[in-house]
Amino acid sequence: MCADKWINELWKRKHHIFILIILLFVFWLSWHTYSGRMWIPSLSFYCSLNFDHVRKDGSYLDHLLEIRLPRMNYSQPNIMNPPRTDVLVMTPWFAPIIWDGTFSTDILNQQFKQRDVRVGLTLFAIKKYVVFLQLFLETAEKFFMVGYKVNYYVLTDRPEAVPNVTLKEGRSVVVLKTQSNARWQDISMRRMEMISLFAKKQFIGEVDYIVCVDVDMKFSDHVGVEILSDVFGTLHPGFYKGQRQRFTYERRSESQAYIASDEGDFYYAGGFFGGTVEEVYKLTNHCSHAILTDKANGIEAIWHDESHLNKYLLTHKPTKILSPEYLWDNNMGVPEILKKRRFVAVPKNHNQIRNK
Ligand code: 4GW
Ligand code: MN
Repeated sequence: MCADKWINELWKRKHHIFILIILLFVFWLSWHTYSGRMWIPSLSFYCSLNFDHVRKDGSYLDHLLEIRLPRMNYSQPNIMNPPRTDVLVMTPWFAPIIWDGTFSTDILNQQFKQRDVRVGLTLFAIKKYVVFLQLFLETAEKFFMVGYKVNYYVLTDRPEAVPNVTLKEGRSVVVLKTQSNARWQDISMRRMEMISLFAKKQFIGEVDYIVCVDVDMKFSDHVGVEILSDVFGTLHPGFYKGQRQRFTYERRSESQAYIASDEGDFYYAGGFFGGTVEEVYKLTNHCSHAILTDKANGIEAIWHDESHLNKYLLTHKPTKILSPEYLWDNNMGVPEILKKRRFVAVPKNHNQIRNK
């Protein structure tokens, strides 16, 4: 009898009890993230949902991946005898500039193999540009990230024209159907938007790094994990020696890509940039919005997506910079400082290949 009464009493107050349980739960979550200095319930609750409490507790430190190099044989780095003195190998914000002779592929491979990194390469082949795919993919199999998992993301309006190239194990071609644009400037610029969309939708779950390149290119020497970093850009082969005033940045202040004549570090090429999927998402999302803003304001940056990339990398400094070894054009000859030509423009017959 007595127990029945109690249950009846509780049942009447079920709403109060429910609210009390919720409050206790919130308090419990907050307690776990209490910083010890400040009590910010809303923030704590938010952090709990982000699993920050797991990090704060510190036990995860015992489960971190250890990268341990084996005993190795390589020549000692020598402070008094730097490998390159003819070119700049470090920016003022301490981003290395990657030239032949400055890195050991063996050491880097030991580190990146243990992390089992996966690399995505984005390639746009719209309209007639599908003709470049065969040579691109064949040479990439020889020189690009050999020994790593690679996804070639081919964005094209002509999936049936993507050639069947034999790939090494762990590497695949992923065809992503996209629309083409009437104006070639839009084809080039829309790459930013498409990369950001697929980064969110697909790349984030499949690869660790994204490398974004032109398709009218071929590999002719090693391009490996030395290029990988949070955000990287490549020195344009036409401007690496130049003065900032002479760079073909967007100079009209109405454009989002505007850079003043007394600003700028380098002129980066639109045909080779990349980074972690997160950073590439930030970069391409930012640039595609800047392109849309320009469009709304009736202005188009002088070198399209390349102008916006240059503005982004001025205000968000890259963590690595690739020398023009990584994007060369044989029309520029072969200067003394260029020990290797790793990724080279394929000459194109502009009348035949380009859309009027
Ligand atoms: C003029 O008629 C065109 S068409 C200029 C670029 C075009 C184009 C570019 C195209 O029709 N289809 C296409 O897929 N693209 C992509 O944009 C392709 O990935 C190409 O590598 C990239 C940049 O264009 P591009 O290589 O011709 O630019 P440049 O000569 O500066 O390297
Ligand atoms: Mn190109």
